[in-house]
Amino acid sequence: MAGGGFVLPKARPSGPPYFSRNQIASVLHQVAVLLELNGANVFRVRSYQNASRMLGALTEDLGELVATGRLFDIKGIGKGLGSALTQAIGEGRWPNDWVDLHEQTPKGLIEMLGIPGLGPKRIKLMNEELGVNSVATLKQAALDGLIAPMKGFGQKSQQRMLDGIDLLARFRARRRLDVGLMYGEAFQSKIAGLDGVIKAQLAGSARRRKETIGDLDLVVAVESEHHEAVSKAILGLPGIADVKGAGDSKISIILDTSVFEGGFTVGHIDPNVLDAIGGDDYEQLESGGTIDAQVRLVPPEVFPFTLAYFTGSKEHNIAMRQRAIDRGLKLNEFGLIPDEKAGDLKGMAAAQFSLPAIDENEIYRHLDLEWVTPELREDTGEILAAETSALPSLITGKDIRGALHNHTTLSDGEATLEEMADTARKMGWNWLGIADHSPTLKIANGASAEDLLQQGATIQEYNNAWAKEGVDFRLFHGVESDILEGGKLDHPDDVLSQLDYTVASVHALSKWTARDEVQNTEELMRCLDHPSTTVLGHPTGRILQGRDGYEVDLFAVLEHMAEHNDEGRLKAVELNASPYRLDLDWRLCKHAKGLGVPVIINPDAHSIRGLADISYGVMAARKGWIESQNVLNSLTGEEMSQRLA
Ligand code: DGT
Ligand code: CA
Ligand code: CA
Ligand code: ZN
Repeated sequence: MAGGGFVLPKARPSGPPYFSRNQIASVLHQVAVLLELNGANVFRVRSYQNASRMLGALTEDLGELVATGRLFDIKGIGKGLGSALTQAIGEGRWPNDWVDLHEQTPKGLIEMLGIPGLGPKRIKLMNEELGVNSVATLKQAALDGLIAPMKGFGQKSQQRMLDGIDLLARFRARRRLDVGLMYGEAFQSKIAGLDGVIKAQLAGSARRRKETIGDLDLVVAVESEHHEAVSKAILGLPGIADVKGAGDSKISIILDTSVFEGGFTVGHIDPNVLDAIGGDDYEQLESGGTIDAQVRLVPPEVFPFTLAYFTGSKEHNIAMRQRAIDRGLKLNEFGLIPDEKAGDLKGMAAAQFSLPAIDENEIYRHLDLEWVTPELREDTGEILAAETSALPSLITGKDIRGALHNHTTLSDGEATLEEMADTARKMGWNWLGIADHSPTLKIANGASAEDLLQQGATIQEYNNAWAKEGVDFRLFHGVESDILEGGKLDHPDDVLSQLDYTVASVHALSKWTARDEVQNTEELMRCLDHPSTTVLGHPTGRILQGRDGYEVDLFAVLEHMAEHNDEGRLKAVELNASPYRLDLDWRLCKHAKGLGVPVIINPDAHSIRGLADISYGVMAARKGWIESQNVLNSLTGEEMSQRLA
């Protein structure tokens, strides 16, 4: 896992149980990995792995299993492991040998585990044979060509290691937006519930809805006389795996999954979306690992300034500060202070002379600006727009009436056509597009032409029935076609022409990463020239925190698409809403908008729950300056039907 990585969580004060099921499962996994790094017996390693998996999937209450001693009855939990867990859960103390493993395993070896595709076994081997003991020494060994000759490694795996090191350096310690928001909102609501807290709010990149989050920044309004008590109370909250630094006004910590204990509501997903997918037990989704958080306590009159400062971005702050300077003012996290009053005073001492602001809105107003929504605070033109009443009226979840790229059990989806349609209706959508995978994509159970057309007939029946009943809901029938050699689509033209639309996307990524930008760009353009291609799906193929996309000149591709649209042929670019992708990147959305290329925000849902990902797509679209009229999602069923005709 990324983030703080290999730490043993602290026991929560309110135990027993002193640790949650998730914590126990991830510690067991960690111990297995550390054992393997230390060359432990393979059966021992496996017993920890199995126990981790078993307890992770357990539905019964772990605390109760320990209290009643039934833990020992579980197959695979031997006497040793059972006693260790009983001690941890019942007394809040980790076994000494686990603590030793965590403390004594060289940090460099643990660091190497972060390299994608590199596991403990190979690390151990390279450590023994080459003395490699850190990412840096591994890199040198690979550059010197020492890895390739080792038995079972070879040239290819040497290169993969170098690529992996490169990825690690760039991705280190960041987490995806959805994960960051889950942790951030859970912790925010815990802090907000403490005595003496007037307000607690998430700031930083999470508030700006960046696609990945480095660390969480929280700003808390507390009267000065309560700072010490609130600071103490925060440190006593569940979810804190480690404290890096703590004072009365600034706390630096590492959060882990126990922050989700006691449940929480997911504020960042539209409530109707959440209801439709059946509730908010989201913490089950991706709750491994840790994330760093910084909490600042300030008196309420300073809160808006601190919130604005720690929301950033740094670039936005710098531009704002310059604007203040131009007006004889000093802007910082404590206030907006007239030069002549501040003198040599600094920090909170100078803040008493600040112009007043009851909210962020007033700070912007002091600087002759409209309030800028956090997503736009990247210094990419928002300040000029705020000065000239030219800020975009950004899309919201309420503008969404449907989406085109979704899967069913016909290919690799978990939900049936009926279940998907039903959920979309409950979400308040007017239409839903179904685009299952095409035959070439065997791992995704790509559907044959025959099955595809059969699905179309079923969809037609439903549409007829709804029309007859006067239900304002319809399905559109498409396919997600792989883009094959030469930019070809994966079905014959006479099949494609029977569909409402085609989402063309790249899946065989290795072929595309092996080619250069010019070739890839040409192939995409050729595919877009096919009369059936309606949507360019996840345009770069990137997986956030996982892999880069293939090289492609998306500016050129978008311009090519603009020409088609100008001539009346609909070519829309997907903003894949999966938080793993968020592809088209928000930085390019503004460009698509400027060119008049329609954007379609697609959840690429493979389940009912997957439809909720639309929320992340809306966040990314907002960050990319997208308004409701720039997307196809805001069209009514009738309008959509005409656009696809
Ligand atoms: P992250 O954590 O890497 O995802 O990104 P941020 O934007 O959350 O950055 P972070 O946590 O380092 O700092 C939070 C905000 O604090 C940042 O967006 C702007 C503000 N800030 C931090 N350092 C500076 C600085 O040196 N100058 C200015 N003007 N602002 C800063
Ligand atoms: Ca941050
Ligand atoms: Ca920070
Ligand atoms: Zn898909």
